[in-house]
Amino acid sequence: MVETSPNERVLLFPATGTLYVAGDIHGNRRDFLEIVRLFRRTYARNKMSFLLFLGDLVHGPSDASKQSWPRELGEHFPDESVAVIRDYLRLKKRFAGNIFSLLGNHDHSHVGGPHTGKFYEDETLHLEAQMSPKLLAQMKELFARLPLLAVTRAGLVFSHASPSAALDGLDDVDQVELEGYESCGVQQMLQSGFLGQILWRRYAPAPEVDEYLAKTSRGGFANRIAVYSHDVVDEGIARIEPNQLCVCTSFGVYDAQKRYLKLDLSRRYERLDDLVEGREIRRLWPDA
Ligand SMILES: [Mn+2]
Repeated sequence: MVETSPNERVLLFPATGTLYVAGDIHGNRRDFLEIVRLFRRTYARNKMSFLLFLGDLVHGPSDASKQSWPRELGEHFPDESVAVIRDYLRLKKRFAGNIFSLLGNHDHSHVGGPHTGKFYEDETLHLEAQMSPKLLAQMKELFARLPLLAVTRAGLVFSHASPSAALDGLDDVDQVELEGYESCGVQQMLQSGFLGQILWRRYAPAPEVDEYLAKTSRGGFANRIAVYSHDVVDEGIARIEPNQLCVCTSFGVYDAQKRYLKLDLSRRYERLDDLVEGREIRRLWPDA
């Protein structure tokens, strides 16, 4: 089963089973439900099946932005962040040990991070204003406990944004506090150390990623590839040689490009070429 560190900031996946990985959802309920459907189909046959979201479950485009939506941000979609949170909380009860999400910078904005202004002047307040006090409290409780990293024994380590080596090891990750960043700007976050970088970075140089991979390895199982989302890459997947993979499952791309990962946790993925299109790298909407 999946182990968590004492403060729950690190997930450790077992060396067996199937792991589905989805990038930023940003309130796109249609894509969210599709990846859940794929996971559940596998789970029905084998309980050692897992689903990991890489953060940014919430915050989507305003209806008014439809006219001026930039082509490079893919399909416009209705922002169903409230329903996605309701669904996630329900699924988390049903599949407590099998469904997980990492913290994204947009999620962080509700529990101590800077409020974000990607779709609205302040979409943090915009979302909170749509929620009942009970649901808002449940969402904050959820976000406050989301992990920052997920480590496998298969050679892969997952984070929301591109990695940071500003840590000594996984114990440091477990000690991270989320609160106190409300008044920070993005540049300050990027310069504030591990938390700001792992939530906001779009790029990390290969030697630093190697350092991060070594520092986050556990139990003799060396990490080889850092997997993240956060950024938008045209083809839905970007191999950043030699040691990073960026995956877009929903936000920022068109249906035909949306990709998710389906991984065999008993395998070793030593290099990017070990992640094969059609096997580990899959299209969310194959008929699009
Ligand atoms: Mn993000």
